[in-house]
Amino acid sequence: MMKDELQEIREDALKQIKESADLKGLDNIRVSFLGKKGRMTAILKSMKDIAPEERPKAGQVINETRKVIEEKMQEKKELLENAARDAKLRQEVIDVTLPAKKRRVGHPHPNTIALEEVERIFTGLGYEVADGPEVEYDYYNFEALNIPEGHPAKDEQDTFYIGNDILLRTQTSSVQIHMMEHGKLPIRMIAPGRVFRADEVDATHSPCFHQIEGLVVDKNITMADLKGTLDEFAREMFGDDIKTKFRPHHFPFTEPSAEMDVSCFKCGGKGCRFCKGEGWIEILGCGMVHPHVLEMCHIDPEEYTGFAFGVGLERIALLKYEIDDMRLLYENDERFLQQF
Ligand code: 2NM
Repeated sequence: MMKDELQEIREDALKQIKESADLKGLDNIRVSFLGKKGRMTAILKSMKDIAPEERPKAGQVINETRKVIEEKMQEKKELLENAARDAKLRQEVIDVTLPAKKRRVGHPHPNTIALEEVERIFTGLGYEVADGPEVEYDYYNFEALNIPEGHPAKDEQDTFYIGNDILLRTQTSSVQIHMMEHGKLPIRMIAPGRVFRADEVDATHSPCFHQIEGLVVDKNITMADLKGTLDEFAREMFGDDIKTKFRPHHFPFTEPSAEMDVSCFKCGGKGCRFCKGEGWIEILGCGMVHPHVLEMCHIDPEEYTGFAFGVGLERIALLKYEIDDMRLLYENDERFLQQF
């Protein structure tokens, strides 16, 4: 009788184990057959109702049944665990053949490279680098620079006015005026920065570009200091065998004034397409600071003299890197920028 019941339990257990679809269900089956209140435990407890001589045999059959159920249970458990792990792996699959996200590194702009080179040269000569406001009073941009009323630079056609006497600076000389007004002498400085002019965009013009202006004020500064300094600058910037040439010019804020040419660093001065057959390339404007400019900044021109110069950063960058259209500098096309 017990044998029949055991047989039934065994078949029932194996059927349920076979049909169980997950680990949780399988554990419930284990509890219902092998747990403290399970059917196998109940059978074991009913041993006391059997005749003592039959107990060893019954015990053996019970143990065998329990063993079979445990074995099948373990088998199924491993099966379900493997299936669960496989499913998890499939879900978490990483396609190692996917291209990685590239971390792209930017590139310094040609203007930046050229500016850092100019700054390196002048700081090496003991100059400080200064900056100032891009929005200026008319006084600092024009009047203090000896640019009179009616001068073409002051025309609305050439300058962006914000108010009656407030404008976007057209030069960084305004920074030098602030420095001279401040009163600490001597001065050796460069003022790089953005400047603004009401120009149409073309290959050589932009309404916003960059200038680097330099200023030295001290006792006994002469044209020889100007020439020696700018000659050194040209050779460091464009090469050791570069020659310089100073042509007389006019600026309201310097007297005398000059423009400096460098011998063409492509053909060495013989004349080529790069220098348009001239052998010389115009680089910057310069001069001895006008006594009236010094006076307006409360510097005594009898005691102090100075020289100043202004150079277009874009002009330097275009020349140095042989770029033939200024607009390329403002497009931020990485294919262009990566070349320098
Ligand atoms: C230039 C050419 C010549 C210049 C003059 C001054 C100042 F403030 F001292 F008067 N700063 N920069 C100067 C002189 C600028 O640019 C072509």
